[in-house]
Amino acid sequence: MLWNLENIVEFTPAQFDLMSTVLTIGYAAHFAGLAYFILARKNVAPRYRSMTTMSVVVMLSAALLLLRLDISLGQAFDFDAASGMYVLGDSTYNHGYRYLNWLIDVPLLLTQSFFVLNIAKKDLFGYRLKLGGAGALMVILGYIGQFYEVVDPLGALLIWGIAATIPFIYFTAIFWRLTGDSLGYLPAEAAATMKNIRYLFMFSWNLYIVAYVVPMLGDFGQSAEGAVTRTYLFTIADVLSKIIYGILLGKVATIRSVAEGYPVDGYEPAVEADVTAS
Ligand code: RET
Repeated sequence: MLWNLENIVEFTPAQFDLMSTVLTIGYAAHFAGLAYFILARKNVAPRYRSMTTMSVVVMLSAALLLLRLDISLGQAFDFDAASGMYVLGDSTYNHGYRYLNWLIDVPLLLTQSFFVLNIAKKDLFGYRLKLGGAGALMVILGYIGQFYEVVDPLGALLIWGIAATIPFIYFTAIFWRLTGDSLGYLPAEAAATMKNIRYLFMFSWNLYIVAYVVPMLGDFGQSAEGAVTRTYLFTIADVLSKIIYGILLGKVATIRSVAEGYPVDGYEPAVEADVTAS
């Protein structure tokens, strides 16, 4: 079907190369992240290792998805010597795969932070359910919406997008409160990192919305430039919201591990450990 923006445009060789290069940088970065998180596992005390495991799963699923998208792009388009453009061949490019990947990664990314927060045991399951459930609902609503990005960008695409924003605001508010509380009890260095994590979260997760809105932007939104721009935005958002976010959460876990007396290479044992067990 021709519901995705990429399938209704023709790319110049430069644009096509850009699309492919950006997708390649995306999966290469996630494969690199995969190696990093596997190797960095030892830098956190055992109680934080499930968090690193979640980063490993996120990296692998994202890397494979982006690789799949790049292959799909190559298969869908043929170079047309007559016009000098890349045009759609017998198959189509399925951008919806992205959302199916988010279905795995969004609940993982949201609940991953719980490992470095002090949340009462009795509340943990409830928060997992709320954040994981709202995250999955947002993705499903957005997935339905993206089928309309060509046929009805200012109608159905917009409406499903607004619907997806409701669970988004809901889980963002909870995430903001829980991480905000942590600034009061984390060791100073970890709290400073957590502050950055909160801003990074706000910036990178909102970037997905900007990318979703691209097809609504008139002629530009429905052009090859629009498709290339959107690929850029999604890739930047992916690297920030998964790789950099995971590295910073790992840093918080390392600082907490050291403060709790767990030896980590390159880190001085904390003099004033102001950490209480959760
Ligand atoms: C959609 C639809 C429009 C409204 C909103 C959206 C938000 C998407 C987000 C996606 C985050 C994805 C991540 C993926 C990691 O693999 C669905 C675009 C609010 C926030 C973090």
